[in-house]
Amino acid sequence: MSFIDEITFHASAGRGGNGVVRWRHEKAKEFAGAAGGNGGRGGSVFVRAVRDINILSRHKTTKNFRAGNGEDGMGLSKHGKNGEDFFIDLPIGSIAVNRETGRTVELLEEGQTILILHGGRGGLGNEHFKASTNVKPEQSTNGMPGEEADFTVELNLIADIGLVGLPNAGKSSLLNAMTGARAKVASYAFTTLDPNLGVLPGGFIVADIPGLIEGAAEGKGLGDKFLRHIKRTKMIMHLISLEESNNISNKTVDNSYRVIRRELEKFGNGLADKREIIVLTKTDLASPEEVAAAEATLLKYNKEISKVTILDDYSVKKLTEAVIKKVSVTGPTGATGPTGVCAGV
Ligand SMILES: Nc1nc2c(ncn2[C@@H]2O[C@H](COP(=O)(O)OP(=O)(O)OP(=O)(O)O)[C@@H](O)[C@H]2O)c(=O)[nH]1
Ligand SMILES: [Mg+2]
Repeated sequence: MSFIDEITFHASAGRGGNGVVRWRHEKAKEFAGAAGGNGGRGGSVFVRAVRDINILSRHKTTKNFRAGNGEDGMGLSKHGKNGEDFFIDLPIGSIAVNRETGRTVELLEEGQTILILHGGRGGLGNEHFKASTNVKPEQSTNGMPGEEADFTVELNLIADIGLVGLPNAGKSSLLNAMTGARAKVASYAFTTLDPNLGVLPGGFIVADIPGLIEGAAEGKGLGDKFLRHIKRTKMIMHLISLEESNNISNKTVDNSYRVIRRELEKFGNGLADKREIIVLTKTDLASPEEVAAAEATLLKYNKEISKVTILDDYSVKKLTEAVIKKVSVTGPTGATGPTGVCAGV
């Protein structure tokens, strides 16, 4: 399925039901009093945020979303039933624009629900017009039409987890292993030129960005502009490869770690303060002693340290579960979205 990040559609709120003219019938008295009920309110249309980035593809073929009409009033002073509201599910990060009014709404958190079209008011039955000066009211009013409009929805994806590390650290490989994405992987530096995305069970989005090197903030390598795609993530996975020849800018694990941390700090935007898991990658290329030594070196940073190799499904599964657990307990994603994330899913 191709990834869709923009759709247009028409939506209409429901029409209000009509009020009616009815009379109470009593023994020996035909028109004992006004008893016409009011019409029900037309259903309104809402947008609702869900954790599913593919849902726009499913809406693609629907051109018209419609809430229910209110029912007409009835005799015996009964009001008509309200029309059913309609909820359009959109991915978190969607921006919906009403093309008639220009009103723009943005969905930032799972479950957030915003009214976009008001249902029409129900009409009034003759009972409503009863007064001492009007004991036999003949009047009733019709329900009002609901609002309707064309909408455009654009998706500004909000990734939950960002992968950072030196070039060749194994970021794209791990994204693929954890999420089934198909990001390009190769044994040279700067394989990834645009961000790739993957989705974990539960709908959490992982963003893999190009590798960083020392001086990225000053434009070295591919620079650090890609970091903006992960500035709203809840957490960062910081990948450090244990493949010795992989250390492009520094020889030691400690330096690899600090190079990236410095770039995160220089970029600002709170990236350096985010929750971080250190992930030692390619553990199959190091001896158990080397893995243990690398871990011991990094303990001083007081971060959770995981070890993984994409050649061992169990290590990937364990890491995936730990990440989902961690990201599930983190608070909602922040207020303004990254722009222009390219989707590799
Ligand atoms: N042996 C082994 N090789 C791995 C592992 N993970 C990744 N690789 C290899 O490491 C190389 C780099 O992997 P990528 O996933 O492209 O690395 P990256 O961090 O995305 O690289 P850039 O996009 O250039 O920053 C590829 O040749 C992968 O096959 C692993 O766990 N074990
Ligand atoms: Mg890559």
